[in-house]
Amino acid sequence: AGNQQLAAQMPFNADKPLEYGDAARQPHQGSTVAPGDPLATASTSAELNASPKVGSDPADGVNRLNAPLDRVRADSGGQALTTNQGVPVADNQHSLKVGLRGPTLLEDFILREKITHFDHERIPERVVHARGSAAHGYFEAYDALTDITKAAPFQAAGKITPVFVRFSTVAGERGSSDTARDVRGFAVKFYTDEGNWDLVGNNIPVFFIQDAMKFPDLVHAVKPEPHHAMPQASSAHDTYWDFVSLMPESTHMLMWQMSDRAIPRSYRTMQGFGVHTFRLVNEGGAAVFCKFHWNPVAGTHSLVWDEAAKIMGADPDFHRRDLWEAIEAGAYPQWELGLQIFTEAQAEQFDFDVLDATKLIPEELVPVRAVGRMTLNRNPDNFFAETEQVAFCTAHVVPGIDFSNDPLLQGRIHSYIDTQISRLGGPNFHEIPINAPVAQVHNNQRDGMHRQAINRGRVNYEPNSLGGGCPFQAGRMGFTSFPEPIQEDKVRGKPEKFAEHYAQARMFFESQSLAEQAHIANAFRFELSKVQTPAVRARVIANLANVDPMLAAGVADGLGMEVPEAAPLATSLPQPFYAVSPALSLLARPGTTGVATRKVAILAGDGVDGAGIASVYAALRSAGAVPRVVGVQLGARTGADGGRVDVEISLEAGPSVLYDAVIVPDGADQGRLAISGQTLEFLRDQYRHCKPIFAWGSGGELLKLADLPDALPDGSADPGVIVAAAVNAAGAYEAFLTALAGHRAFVRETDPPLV
Ligand code: HDD
Repeated sequence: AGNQQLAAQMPFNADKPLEYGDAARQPHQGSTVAPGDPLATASTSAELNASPKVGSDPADGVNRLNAPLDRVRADSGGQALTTNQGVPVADNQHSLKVGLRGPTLLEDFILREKITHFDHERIPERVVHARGSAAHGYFEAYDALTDITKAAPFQAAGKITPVFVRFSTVAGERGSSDTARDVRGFAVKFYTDEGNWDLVGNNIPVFFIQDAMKFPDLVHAVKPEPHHAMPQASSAHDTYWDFVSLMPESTHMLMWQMSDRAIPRSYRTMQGFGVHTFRLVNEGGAAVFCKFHWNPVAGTHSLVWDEAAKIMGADPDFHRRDLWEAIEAGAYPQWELGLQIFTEAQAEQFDFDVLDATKLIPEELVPVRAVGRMTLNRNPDNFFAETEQVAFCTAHVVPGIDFSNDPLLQGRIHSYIDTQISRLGGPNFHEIPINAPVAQVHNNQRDGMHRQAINRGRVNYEPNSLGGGCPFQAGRMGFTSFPEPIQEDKVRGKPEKFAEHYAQARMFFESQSLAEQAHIANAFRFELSKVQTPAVRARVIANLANVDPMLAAGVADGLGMEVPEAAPLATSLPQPFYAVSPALSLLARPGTTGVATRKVAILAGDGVDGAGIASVYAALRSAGAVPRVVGVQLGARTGADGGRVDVEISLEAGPSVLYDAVIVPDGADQGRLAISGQTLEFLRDQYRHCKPIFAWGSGGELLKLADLPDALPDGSADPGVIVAAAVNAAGAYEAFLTALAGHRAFVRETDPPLV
């Protein structure tokens, strides 16, 4: 009853799970969630429609972030226009002039306020990770981890902690394209009972460099070149490859960056990693080391490069839109949080140094323990106020979480706070609502630009007697740094194990499937083809020769070059050997068996099998997929039986790369559909990108018109192409669903592509 009552009060989301496409087309109404909606239950069930849960009863412990945010959410429905001073504005069309044709008066405070505010609407974009998208949600712990950490989110099974998560690309500017080949940021702000904890990670578990000292150099090299500001959002240029070729420590990261990891299909289908070794500390002060992993419940999946490049034109907001629409539709993205926990003594046994961010810990060496689940269930109401102004800082840790001495992490601890001061305009950025902790803030810091808090009383120092000694030190209850004993000389340098750069790069490459290895080689070839300086290309390949001679030879061949001599090794320590680690292959990771949220195009025009389309459309909808009828012209077409078939999107507005699969019904080989080059191009791209294709009846003829091979190069049947006599031919639709769940038929892939 409570939920029904709640549903009645809810202005949106009522049946979102069934309405993926339609709901996504409705205007977003999150801002109309009334503050203080009563929440009937304190259920921790993540499956409830969570919009009411987020922003509901502050007392129930489910999500206490939204009560404070609701205070500042503004909704102008039914309101008169005012100035920023709240003065009602009579005329928002005309400035105040001397006569209708005369000069405008300085006195026009309404015009001046409006223009002045507008003139200052922009803030500096992030120096890296400028382009991003974010969402609200919550983290739910599976178990109490009190034996290993006193960190608030892990203190009880079922405990819920609100989160705000921002995904991003690294190199591109704020308006750049989502599907550029790049690392993706994966930044999570936990609003814990004991203050904010930011886990500022990436979708790749290693990094380019080992020491924060090199970060500005790395970023200068990868960003657009300084003289002409090209290229945008791309690593395929001379300065980047010049830098990394001279920094062999980046080799392992390059393998990941050239892999399909750097072109995810969706934020929802990528892993996240805290990258560094962190410390977890329990109530008794005992510490263990820890690496953080986020594993997507939807499974991992990526684009192929040709597709990613075309999506940049077809929909530069591809990932942003995908995240937004999934949440609006109630298909809430989820990730499991996993911990790799190990002791300092274990770490000393490893062939690599756990303080070196260019190395990972194979899951076979230290297993990943799943400790909770994160669900993103609410889109922001305002992009600027929330997504743009959110400030993640690696320095934001809470009792129970501590740093390691990783020199990259140590530098980050400084950088993130510092950058907010120029990006958000002063030291009070923590008071911006999206950044304010749910936990209370009490200290003697005062004043500064845009101070919001009205601190009462005359005491702003400590120790004091006039304020009763408050706010007082929390002592044992407060954050205490792990008392690691250190006695060393001050030096600039790095440990010997840091100088081994290739063994894990080799492990990564050898752990990939053949298709993934080919993608890596092709990505190197593509990127280096864009590099103009031959010596830079040669240096990159000389580093690759230390990873895998075949890889180096393949890339060199693709560039029409001889394979150069392998680069000299930087250490005489024996090269560690790593067994193949299946966890490193996207294709080897467990996927989902379902097809939820997969986008399926159904080609249609006059004369198609309308009844067949209606049946697959309904079947796909009930499987949670997102079918779309695509044709030459929008609007009503006449099916073969004289019934109406609605084309929802045109081929020019909805090209192939926006869909995960295509269906070609009987009759699709007729009329304008069959003569349009866009139809044929659509099918050829679906084929080239290894996507499932389901044709029935004369739809099979259209595949022939598009010159699609009817078998694999070795003569065997293509598991991703299902051609049936009729829509309901035995096993045909089921075979298509299996192919769709499996994403792509990489067995079809050749280099160069046949189609
Ligand atoms: Fe960083 C932003 C992730 C190394 C300095 N970084 C930023 C964001 C992510 C990462 C996800 C965007 C946060 C958001 O959405 O607002 N950065 C990483 C990871 C690293 C890393 C996983 C290595 C393991 N970063 C790194 C170093 C430094 C920085 C070594 C500097 C010494 N990063 C920054 C920054 C940014 C940033 C300049 C830009 C905007 C911001 O912080 O808020 O401070």
